[in-house]
Amino acid sequence: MFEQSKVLFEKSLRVIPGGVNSPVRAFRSVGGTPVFFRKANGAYLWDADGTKYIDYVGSWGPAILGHAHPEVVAAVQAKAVDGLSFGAPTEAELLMAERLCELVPSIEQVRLVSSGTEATMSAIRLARGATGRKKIIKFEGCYHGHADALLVKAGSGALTFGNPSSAGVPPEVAADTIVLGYNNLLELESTFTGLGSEIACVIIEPIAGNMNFIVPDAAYMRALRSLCSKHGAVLIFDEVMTGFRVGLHGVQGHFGITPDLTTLGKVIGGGMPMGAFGGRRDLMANMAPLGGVYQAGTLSGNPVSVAAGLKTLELIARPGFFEELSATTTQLCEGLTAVAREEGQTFSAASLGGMFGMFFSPSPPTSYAEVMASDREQFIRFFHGMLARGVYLAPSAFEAGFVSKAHTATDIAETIARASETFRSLAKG
Ligand code: HOZ
Repeated sequence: MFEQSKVLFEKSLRVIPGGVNSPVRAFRSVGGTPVFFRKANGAYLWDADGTKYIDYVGSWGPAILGHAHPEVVAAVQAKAVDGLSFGAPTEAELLMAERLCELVPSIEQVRLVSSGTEATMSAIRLARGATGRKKIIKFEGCYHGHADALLVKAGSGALTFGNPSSAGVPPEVAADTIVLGYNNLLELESTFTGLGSEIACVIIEPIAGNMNFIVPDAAYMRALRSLCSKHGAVLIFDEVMTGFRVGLHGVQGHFGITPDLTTLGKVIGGGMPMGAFGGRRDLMANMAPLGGVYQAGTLSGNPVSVAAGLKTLELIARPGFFEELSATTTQLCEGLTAVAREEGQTFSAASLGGMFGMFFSPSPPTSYAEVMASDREQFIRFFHGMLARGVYLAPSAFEAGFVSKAHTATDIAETIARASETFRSLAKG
């Protein structure tokens, strides 16, 4: 098994640092050789050796319709022959902006960029420019891409490596980043009491997806909204992961809480590179060329990415889409929990829409500290047991999982049966 992956990884190590183009792909937190993939279709992946897997990573979120959905592929092919990039405005960008304004409650105006990192970095700059303040608040275990000021106690790959900050970030760049505990209301209140007039913005994953899958209290989110309003701080929901994943209107639609700015990525590109940030019209008016906050990009609003994204948004807006996706994800989580219990495992799972978390802990964690207290060694054994049985899970205990519309009841039943076998083998030690 993994013979070709081993060969490709060895060769990659010579020319790519760590053999990968994004650290979490390196399998460092689970050990072993990263699997190199050759193709993907629907709910399945095939590796370089031709082995087939049921996929629960979904390209870390974008593949909500399943891989290589025929209508998305056709939209990309049709657009590609008309030119890959112009570096000038197109009608399709207008259609995408109109769609995002319709679907995302907080967005009155939006700008398209090429990645989630660009979206969050630009939203922070906008918040600082609009308020004239320097300090920003983020939360331990939340990951907002790899812009310098945000790479402090971050989740995802940074957390996986146990090295929450990064070398190369000068202390003065991160000095105005205040890191608070996720879902900790007292800490939030006392910070605003002391520093409220200096805080430009609060950026939060409104459901955390980069320290596994953590749903905050609704009361905490309401308090966050009102503290930001009271102190004139911009509230930014980073919905790069959750946007169009947990529902058609994001976590903000789910909680009924409207931030001032929202960042998006992943699903809106339908598998192609794309990000976006948008929000209140008066805030967005600070962006160049209208205002003094500069941001730009040669490939921003790239026509092929926009075509993939528009088709994806059209298909997921069909009636019943999210109800069916949620039912499939719930079926997976309940099934996994049931077979884990049968085999005497300490295990729990949680989900919303097509996004889920599974934990080797008695109940789903509600904070960073609880995530860290879960049994990560058992996760590693489970991960490898499932991989050997043809199920591809995120290679880190700190990542959320994703179900697509292409996952059938048979795929879910098959996954649960393979999990049952894996749990049994773990119980035997
Ligand atoms: N930051 C992504 C996980 N939340 C990983 C991206 C990748 O490795 O492709």
